[in-house]
Amino acid sequence: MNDLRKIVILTGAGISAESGIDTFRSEGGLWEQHKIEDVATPEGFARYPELVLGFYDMRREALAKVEPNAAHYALARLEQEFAGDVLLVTQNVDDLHERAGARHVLHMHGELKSALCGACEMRSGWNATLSDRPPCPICKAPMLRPDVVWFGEMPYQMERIYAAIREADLFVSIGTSGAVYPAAGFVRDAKDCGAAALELNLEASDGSAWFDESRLGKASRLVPEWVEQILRP
Ligand code: BJW
Repeated sequence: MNDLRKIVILTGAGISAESGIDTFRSEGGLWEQHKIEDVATPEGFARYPELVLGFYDMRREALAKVEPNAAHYALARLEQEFAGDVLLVTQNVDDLHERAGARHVLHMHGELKSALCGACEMRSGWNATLSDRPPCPICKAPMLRPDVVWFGEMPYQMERIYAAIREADLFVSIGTSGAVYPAAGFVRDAKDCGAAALELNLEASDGSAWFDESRLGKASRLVPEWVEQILRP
């Protein structure tokens, strides 16, 4: 593509798999060990708060022990070296894109290292546990929850994401199963607005037929290869 100026990239759990973070729907993944409706819904949190807070404490602790992989670094390089615009939209709650050096990342499903207060609704950066019910740094109420988006809740930054998709020349989806909306619908939105669409995934995703091209394999190989192709055509 010669007149490529605006790229929107959607990432999912697959990009962090090779860093050692479990995906959700794979064999042995997070949802084999925990029921989705127990730990990823507001109803589950209301019913089993200790289970949910403990689940996210465990994942926050595990995050401190892993590192970005070649795919995260390649996207950070693309953001720095590409002459046009690159917007990185991630469904992941880890901070591996930022730790690899990416600066423009929208976390549409929230972040593990942020806490949301159920009383004052303010966010606070968070590195400690939540299961011991610490007070909110702002209003002091002991009502903090993980600042993540559960099923039935509105994902973050949707206006900015849709605005970027409307303008995009190229939409790239990396390491996501295409099982969860609205992210799963971005490829159709992008195609409707005239963008080309490329999928980089270990296996074909649910929405694979919508992409102009699907490259199958591990993100740590496919993503650096694709970035090289964009930067040195
Ligand atoms: C590799 C790899 C390697 C492995 N290299 N690849 C329309 C139709 C039907 C239902 C709905 C609909 N719209 C909304 C809904 C309801 C619902 C929904 O989608 N339900 C589905 C079950 C059908 N959606 C919602 O409720 C959302 N809210 C909402 O829609 O609000 C209203 C709204 C309307 C209109 C516009 C805007 C809003 C909220 C969804 C919240 C999702 N939350 C979670 C938990 C976040 C916190 C946490 O991390 O715990 O987000 S669920 C979980 O799934 C998490 C993920 O971000 C998300 C997606 O998972 P992902 O990343 O795709 O992971 P996997 O495991 O599924 O796939 C990994 C992939 O990687 C696989 O393909 C592997 O092959 C691949 N892979 N290794 C490359 N090395």
